[in-house]
Amino acid sequence: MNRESLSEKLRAISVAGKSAQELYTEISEACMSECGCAVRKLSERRAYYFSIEYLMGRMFYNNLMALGVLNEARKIFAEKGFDLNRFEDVEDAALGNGGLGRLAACYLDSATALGYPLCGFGIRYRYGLFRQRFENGRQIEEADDWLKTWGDPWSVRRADEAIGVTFADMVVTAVPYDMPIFGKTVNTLRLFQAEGSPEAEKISEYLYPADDTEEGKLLRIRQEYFFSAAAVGQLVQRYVRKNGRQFERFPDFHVFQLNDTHAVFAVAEFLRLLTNVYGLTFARAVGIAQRTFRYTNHTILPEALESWDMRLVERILPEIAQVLKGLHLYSKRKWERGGCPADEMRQMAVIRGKYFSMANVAVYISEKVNGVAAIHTKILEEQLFGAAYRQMPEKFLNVTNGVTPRRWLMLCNEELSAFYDKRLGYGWRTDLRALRGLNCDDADDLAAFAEIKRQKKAQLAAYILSREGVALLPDAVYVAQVKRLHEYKRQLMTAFAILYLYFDLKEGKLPDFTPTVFIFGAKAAGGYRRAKAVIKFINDIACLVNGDEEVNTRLQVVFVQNYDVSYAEKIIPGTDVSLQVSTAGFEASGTGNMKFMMNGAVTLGTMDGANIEIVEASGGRNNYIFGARVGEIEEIKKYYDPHEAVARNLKLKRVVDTLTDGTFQDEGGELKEIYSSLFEQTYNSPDHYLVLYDLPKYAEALLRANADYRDQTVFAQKQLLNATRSAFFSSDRAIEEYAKKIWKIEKLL
Ligand code: 26V
Repeated sequence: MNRESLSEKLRAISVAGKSAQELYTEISEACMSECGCAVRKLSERRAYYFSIEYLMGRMFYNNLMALGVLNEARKIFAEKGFDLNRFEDVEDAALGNGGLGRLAACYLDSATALGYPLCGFGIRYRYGLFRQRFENGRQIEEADDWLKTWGDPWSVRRADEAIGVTFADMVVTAVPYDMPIFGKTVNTLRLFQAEGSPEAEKISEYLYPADDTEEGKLLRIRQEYFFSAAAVGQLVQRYVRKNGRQFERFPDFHVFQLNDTHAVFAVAEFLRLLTNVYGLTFARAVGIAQRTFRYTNHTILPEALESWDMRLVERILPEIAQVLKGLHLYSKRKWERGGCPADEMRQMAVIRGKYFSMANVAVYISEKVNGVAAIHTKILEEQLFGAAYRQMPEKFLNVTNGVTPRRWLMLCNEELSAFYDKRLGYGWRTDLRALRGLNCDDADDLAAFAEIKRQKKAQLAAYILSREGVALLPDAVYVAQVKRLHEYKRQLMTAFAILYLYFDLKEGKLPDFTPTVFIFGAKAAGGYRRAKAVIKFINDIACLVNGDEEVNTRLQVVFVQNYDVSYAEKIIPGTDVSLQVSTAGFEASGTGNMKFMMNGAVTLGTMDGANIEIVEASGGRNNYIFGARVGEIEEIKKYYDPHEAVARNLKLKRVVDTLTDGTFQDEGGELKEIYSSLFEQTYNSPDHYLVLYDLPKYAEALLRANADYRDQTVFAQKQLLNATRSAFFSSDRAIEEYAKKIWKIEKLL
């Protein structure tokens, strides 16, 4: 890539008489002309990332930064009288739901920054994750027409490389759109768009907005097979053109990483091509697949584990159904010969009753299977994939997640980055471990850090004022819980904790309380009633608290609308306390927790997912941990009775009763439904996620943090210790682990 020539091009762009959209396109196109300069080694081994979601966010600033021209471009256009901040209106590319899709984006960024050959495959949804607004405190969803205003100058349509994908009832054309990922090299994110007929187009129309419930939907199977088959078809075709049918060497050049089970049809399609089209024996094809595929698991929630009805598969993908049956029998025979116990064979079976298990196919075929945080991998080995782990322990390993420090520090926190530059030089920008060199005892440094935090909070307050019309208390502790809305993430528990504080404040019980602002951001899947009810409840609480003159100078609650990647980039640097309060064992890793840590927020949370490793890295004294541990949950569940819990604790009872005692209007019955979820036997046990069990300890932890905040220097030190110990949570570290332990690929330079 050539920075000089790019700056020349930018300088040559005239702004006179052009709309912002025209300029956006022109600047983007200038950057795109740098794509061709990718370093290419012939016949290198490459990794391919198969993910049904990519939550890329806004590409403009990111790409200009990656190309090394961001600051310069700001200056160049400022001189021409055009403010590049204008492009903060550009829509996010939100082709993902949450953690899983954002992780894919961070990994593409890191691999490319480091020079590893990693290309992504996915779906180019016409509409991304729905846009959210509130009406009377309730969530309203709107289609995300992400191409409407600014278009997509960052993608190149490659009609010449379109490929057919065959279903029983139709043939669909998969047209690739290539998006360059800039860094030390240039990689490609290839998103397929479905074309050919109105029926075909439906396949890539919508991103599924639920990230936790598998609905056995025909369209979802079609989406999964569509992009998996298009990707595999292309790579196999290209390989055959170059190497003929010598498939034994295919795994020398390709490694396929399955980001969760959504692309497991790629396994079946690969086997189908090698056997039915190229005539290999099933055994040979399986052997080659087993050297090609890798699988990352991202959840142990039973309702999110995909298993498809075989009759459905037979109906729309008959050949694939045959392959799966073949794989079922083949693997069964292998285990029988190895003397595997019958119950373990049942646990690992590809087909179980009427259904086939996507995860069991992935585990059987993959050379490596990994979880996304230490505790999560342990749960996989001991529980979810217990049998497979006993049979094939060498497959399993952990790679704790990471987040890209370019977007989540350098881009979203230029002030903190400039401070590091000044104190440490530029080395930390390519190796975050250099941040450890900062002495967190130095009074001047602590003061400088505290000043930056103050600035980022002021910027956040201004932004929230402009977007939500709410003016945040300026000198308060900013406490944030931003993530998808899920019962296991326990936003409801935070709501109750706020009511604890509210009643205590009203009764004058907290004389030394430092004013506190709670910031929520979360989308609930449209069909997830309980999650939507929690949004309504929190908005009710916000009304109550913010409208109460007795407390509203000390306590404030805001639930921002349409939380997305770009909103996260504002909230995270402006937060003091990061809430990560999932029921222990349920949050596979979490990655928001890492972004907050990197920006100098302390974690207030449970010993779950990567929180455990965060506390280990930054020190127990610098974070606020509470609640039941993974090892305790099973025992607690045996005797725990939420009725008894509220009977024994009147404060607990008081906050829970607000759901039913008329404190809030409940004409839609939502609050009653929340109440039932806590006390009645519904599809899970009452209070399945132990909200009322952990709540008293949660409120205590909040008050501990609040008391500590009074000594601003000591608190700033805790925060800075978090920020400077966050190197492990860089996706650069994670990608190095994938490259070395899982993919066995080398850097291009
Ligand atoms: C599952 C399903 C089930 C079928 C319907 C559509 C759908 C869409 C997505 C998913 C995957 C959910 C898994 C997921 O997002 N896991 C999150 O992965 C993050 C990255 O590893 C991790 O930090 C979070 O803890 C984990 O919840």
